[in-house]
Amino acid sequence: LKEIANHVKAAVSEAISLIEDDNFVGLGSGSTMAYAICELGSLVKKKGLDVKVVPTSFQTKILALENGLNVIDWMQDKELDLAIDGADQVELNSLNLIKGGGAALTREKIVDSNSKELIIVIEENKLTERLGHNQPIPIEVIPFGYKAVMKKLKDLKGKPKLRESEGKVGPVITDNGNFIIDVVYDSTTDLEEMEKGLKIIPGVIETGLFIGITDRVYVGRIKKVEILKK
Ligand code: A5P
Repeated sequence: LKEIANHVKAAVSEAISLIEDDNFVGLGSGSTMAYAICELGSLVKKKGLDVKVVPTSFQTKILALENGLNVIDWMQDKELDLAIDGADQVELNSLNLIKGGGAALTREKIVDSNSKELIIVIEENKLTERLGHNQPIPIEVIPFGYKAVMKKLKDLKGKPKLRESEGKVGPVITDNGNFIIDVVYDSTTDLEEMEKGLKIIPGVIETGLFIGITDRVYVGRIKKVEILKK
Protein backbone atom coordinates (compact mmCIF):
# COMPACT_ATOMS: atom_id res chain seq x y z
CA LEU A 1 0.00 0.00 0.00
CA LYS A 2 1.23 3.46 -0.82
CA GLU A 3 2.19 5.76 2.02
CA ILE A 4 -0.15 8.73 2.28
CA ALA A 5 1.09 12.31 2.62
CA ASN A 6 0.86 14.26 5.89
CA HIS A 7 -1.71 16.70 4.52
CA VAL A 8 -3.97 13.77 3.61
CA LYS A 9 -3.46 12.35 7.09
CA ALA A 10 -4.72 15.68 8.47
CA ALA A 11 -7.86 15.39 6.31
CA VAL A 12 -8.39 11.82 7.51
CA SER A 13 -8.15 12.91 11.16
CA GLU A 14 -10.78 15.63 10.64
CA ALA A 15 -13.12 13.20 8.91
CA ILE A 16 -12.65 10.55 11.59
CA SER A 17 -13.51 13.07 14.32
CA LEU A 18 -17.08 13.13 12.96
CA ILE A 19 -17.63 9.63 14.35
CA GLU A 20 -19.56 9.59 17.62
CA ASP A 21 -20.50 7.15 20.32
CA ASP A 22 -23.11 4.59 19.20
CA ASN A 23 -22.45 5.14 15.48
CA PHE A 24 -22.71 2.50 12.79
CA VAL A 25 -19.97 3.32 10.31
CA GLY A 26 -19.22 2.08 6.78
CA LEU A 27 -15.51 1.83 6.00
CA GLY A 28 -14.21 2.09 2.43
CA SER A 29 -11.00 0.52 1.11
CA GLY A 30 -7.59 1.61 -0.17
CA SER A 31 -4.52 3.30 1.29
CA THR A 32 -6.33 6.39 2.62
CA MET A 33 -8.77 4.13 4.44
CA ALA A 34 -5.99 1.92 5.76
CA TYR A 35 -4.64 4.95 7.59
CA ALA A 36 -8.17 5.99 8.63
CA ILE A 37 -8.83 2.59 10.19
CA CYS A 38 -5.67 2.78 12.32
CA GLU A 39 -6.68 6.28 13.44
CA LEU A 40 -10.22 5.16 14.21
CA GLY A 41 -8.90 2.23 16.23
CA SER A 42 -6.89 4.64 18.41
CA LEU A 43 -9.77 7.11 18.74
CA VAL A 44 -12.25 4.45 19.80
CA LYS A 45 -9.81 3.14 22.40
CA LYS A 46 -8.89 6.59 23.70
CA LYS A 47 -12.47 7.84 24.05
CA GLY A 48 -14.04 4.49 24.92
CA LEU A 49 -16.55 4.84 22.07
CA ASP A 50 -19.08 2.18 21.15
CA VAL A 51 -18.71 2.14 17.35
CA LYS A 52 -19.70 -0.66 15.01
CA VAL A 53 -18.16 -0.87 11.55
CA VAL A 54 -19.06 -2.45 8.21
CA PRO A 55 -15.99 -3.11 6.03
CA THR A 56 -16.10 -3.02 2.23
CA SER A 57 -13.22 -5.44 1.50
CA PHE A 58 -11.05 -8.14 3.04
CA GLN A 59 -8.33 -5.51 3.36
CA THR A 60 -10.56 -3.28 5.47
CA LYS A 61 -12.02 -6.14 7.48
CA ILE A 62 -8.61 -7.51 8.45
CA LEU A 63 -7.29 -4.06 9.35
CA ALA A 64 -10.41 -3.21 11.34
CA LEU A 65 -10.09 -6.41 13.36
CA GLU A 66 -6.36 -5.88 13.88
CA ASN A 67 -7.10 -2.38 15.20
CA GLY A 68 -9.65 -3.63 17.71
CA LEU A 69 -12.74 -2.31 15.93
CA ASN A 70 -16.13 -3.94 16.36
CA VAL A 71 -16.82 -5.45 12.91
CA ILE A 72 -20.45 -6.39 12.43
CA ASP A 73 -22.28 -8.64 10.05
CA TRP A 74 -24.41 -6.21 8.08
CA MET A 75 -27.18 -8.67 7.24
CA GLN A 76 -29.44 -6.84 9.63
CA ASP A 77 -31.90 -4.02 9.42
CA LYS A 78 -29.64 -1.20 10.47
CA GLU A 79 -28.95 2.03 8.62
CA LEU A 80 -25.39 3.30 8.67
CA ASP A 81 -24.92 6.73 10.31
CA LEU A 82 -21.85 7.54 8.28
CA ALA A 83 -19.59 6.06 5.63
CA ILE A 84 -16.00 7.19 5.16
CA ASP A 85 -14.16 6.36 1.97
CA GLY A 86 -11.38 7.37 -0.40
CA ALA A 87 -11.76 7.99 -4.13
CA ASP A 88 -9.67 7.95 -7.30
CA GLN A 89 -11.20 11.11 -8.75
CA VAL A 90 -13.71 13.73 -7.53
CA GLU A 91 -15.52 16.19 -9.80
CA LEU A 92 -15.45 19.66 -8.30
CA ASN A 93 -19.00 20.90 -8.84
CA SER A 94 -21.01 17.72 -8.56
CA LEU A 95 -18.83 15.79 -6.07
CA ASN A 96 -19.41 12.76 -8.30
CA LEU A 97 -16.68 10.14 -7.97
CA ILE A 98 -14.69 7.49 -9.76
CA LYS A 99 -13.77 4.65 -7.43
CA GLY A 100 -12.47 1.12 -7.75
CA GLY A 101 -8.71 1.58 -8.06
CA GLY A 102 -8.49 -1.09 -5.37
CA ALA A 103 -11.21 -3.24 -7.01
CA ALA A 104 -13.53 -2.86 -4.00
CA LEU A 105 -16.12 -0.72 -5.82
CA THR A 106 -19.18 -2.96 -5.55
CA ARG A 107 -19.21 -3.30 -1.78
CA GLU A 108 -18.14 0.33 -1.45
CA LYS A 109 -21.05 1.48 -3.59
CA ILE A 110 -23.56 -0.59 -1.59
CA VAL A 111 -22.24 0.71 1.72
CA ASP A 112 -21.67 4.32 0.58
CA SER A 113 -25.14 4.68 -0.91
CA ASN A 114 -26.86 3.17 2.12
CA SER A 115 -25.44 5.53 4.68
CA LYS A 116 -27.07 8.70 6.04
CA GLU A 117 -23.91 10.57 5.11
CA LEU A 118 -20.99 9.81 2.80
CA ILE A 119 -17.68 11.48 3.65
CA ILE A 120 -14.86 11.20 1.09
CA VAL A 121 -11.22 11.92 1.91
CA ILE A 122 -8.74 12.69 -0.87
CA GLU A 123 -5.52 14.45 -1.72
CA GLU A 124 -6.09 17.65 -3.73
CA ASN A 125 -4.60 16.18 -6.92
CA LYS A 126 -7.66 13.91 -7.19
CA LEU A 127 -9.97 16.88 -7.84
CA THR A 128 -11.00 17.47 -11.45
CA GLU A 129 -13.19 19.85 -13.40
CA ARG A 130 -14.44 16.94 -15.48
CA LEU A 131 -14.94 13.40 -14.22
CA GLY A 132 -13.26 10.75 -16.36
CA HIS A 133 -10.56 13.08 -17.64
CA ASN A 134 -7.39 10.96 -17.62
CA GLN A 135 -9.09 8.42 -15.37
CA PRO A 136 -10.48 5.05 -16.49
CA ILE A 137 -13.74 3.79 -15.01
CA PRO A 138 -13.43 0.40 -13.30
CA ILE A 139 -16.27 -2.05 -13.92
CA GLU A 140 -16.75 -5.33 -12.02
CA VAL A 141 -17.91 -8.13 -14.33
CA ILE A 142 -18.77 -11.83 -14.09
CA PRO A 143 -15.74 -13.76 -15.48
CA PHE A 144 -17.91 -16.00 -17.68
CA GLY A 145 -19.16 -13.06 -19.71
CA TYR A 146 -16.20 -10.71 -19.75
CA LYS A 147 -15.51 -10.95 -23.50
CA ALA A 148 -19.13 -10.19 -24.28
CA VAL A 149 -19.05 -7.23 -21.89
CA MET A 150 -15.82 -5.95 -23.54
CA LYS A 151 -17.57 -6.00 -26.91
CA LYS A 152 -20.57 -4.07 -25.59
CA LEU A 153 -18.25 -1.53 -23.95
CA LYS A 154 -16.55 -0.97 -27.31
CA ASP A 155 -19.99 -0.54 -28.92
CA LEU A 156 -20.55 2.24 -26.36
CA LYS A 157 -17.35 3.91 -27.64
CA GLY A 158 -15.21 2.95 -24.65
CA LYS A 159 -11.69 1.55 -24.64
CA PRO A 160 -11.84 -1.42 -22.28
CA LYS A 161 -8.90 -3.27 -20.75
CA LEU A 162 -8.99 -6.30 -18.47
CA ARG A 163 -7.12 -5.45 -15.24
CA GLU A 164 -4.09 -7.71 -14.73
CA SER A 165 -2.98 -8.75 -11.28
CA GLU A 166 0.43 -7.82 -9.91
CA GLY A 167 0.56 -10.42 -7.15
CA LYS A 168 -0.56 -13.40 -9.24
CA VAL A 169 -0.61 -14.42 -12.88
CA GLY A 170 -3.68 -13.49 -14.87
CA PRO A 171 -6.51 -11.09 -14.11
CA VAL A 172 -7.33 -9.39 -10.82
CA ILE A 173 -9.98 -11.37 -8.95
CA THR A 174 -12.19 -9.18 -6.74
CA ASP A 175 -13.33 -10.05 -3.20
CA ASN A 176 -16.56 -11.19 -4.89
CA GLY A 177 -14.73 -13.55 -7.27
CA ASN A 178 -15.11 -11.36 -10.37
CA PHE A 179 -12.93 -9.55 -12.95
CA ILE A 180 -12.34 -5.81 -13.32
CA ILE A 181 -12.42 -4.06 -16.68
CA ASP A 182 -11.05 -0.49 -16.80
CA VAL A 183 -12.70 1.62 -19.49
CA VAL A 184 -11.48 4.90 -20.92
CA TYR A 185 -13.96 7.32 -22.50
CA ASP A 186 -13.20 10.48 -24.40
CA SER A 187 -13.70 13.69 -22.48
CA THR A 188 -16.95 14.64 -24.21
CA THR A 189 -18.79 11.58 -22.89
CA ASP A 190 -21.74 12.27 -20.57
CA LEU A 191 -20.84 9.87 -17.76
CA GLU A 192 -24.16 10.19 -15.92
CA GLU A 193 -25.90 8.96 -19.08
CA MET A 194 -23.18 6.36 -19.66
CA GLU A 195 -23.76 4.92 -16.17
CA LYS A 196 -27.31 3.95 -17.17
CA GLY A 197 -26.05 2.25 -20.32
CA LEU A 198 -23.32 0.36 -18.46
CA LYS A 199 -25.64 -0.94 -15.75
CA ILE A 200 -27.88 -2.75 -18.22
CA ILE A 201 -25.08 -4.73 -19.90
CA PRO A 202 -25.59 -8.40 -18.96
CA GLY A 203 -22.60 -9.52 -16.88
CA VAL A 204 -21.86 -6.09 -15.40
CA ILE A 205 -22.09 -6.23 -11.60
CA GLU A 206 -21.29 -2.60 -10.80
CA THR A 207 -19.44 0.44 -12.09
CA GLY A 208 -16.98 2.72 -10.33
CA LEU A 209 -19.12 5.80 -11.11
CA PHE A 210 -20.58 7.13 -7.85
CA ILE A 211 -23.16 9.69 -8.96
CA GLY A 212 -25.01 11.96 -6.53
CA ILE A 213 -24.18 10.14 -3.29
CA THR A 214 -21.32 12.17 -1.78
CA ASP A 215 -22.23 14.61 1.00
CA ARG A 216 -18.84 16.03 1.91
CA VAL A 217 -15.28 15.80 0.60
CA TYR A 218 -12.32 16.41 2.92
CA VAL A 219 -9.52 17.59 0.69
CA GLY A 220 -5.98 17.36 2.01
CA ARG A 221 -4.28 20.49 0.66
CA ILE A 222 -0.66 21.26 1.44
CA LYS A 223 -1.49 24.04 3.91
CA LYS A 224 -5.00 23.17 5.09
CA VAL A 225 -7.90 20.77 4.97
CA GLU A 226 -10.70 22.05 2.76
CA ILE A 227 -14.25 20.73 3.10
CA LEU A 228 -16.41 20.65 -0.03
CA LYS A 229 -20.15 20.27 0.46
CA LYS A 230 -22.90 19.16 -1.86
C1 A5P B 1 -10.98 0.96 -3.72
O1 A5P B 1 -11.58 0.11 -4.65
C2 A5P B 1 -11.07 2.35 -4.21
O2 A5P B 1 -12.36 2.76 -4.51
C3 A5P B 1 -10.38 3.36 -3.31
O3 A5P B 1 -11.27 4.02 -2.47
C4 A5P B 1 -9.72 4.36 -4.17
O4 A5P B 1 -9.02 3.65 -5.15
C5 A5P B 1 -8.79 5.27 -3.39
O5 A5P B 1 -7.69 4.56 -2.97
P1 A5P B 1 -6.44 5.21 -2.27
O6 A5P B 1 -6.91 5.73 -0.97
O7 A5P B 1 -5.47 4.07 -2.13
O8 A5P B 1 -5.91 6.28 -3.18
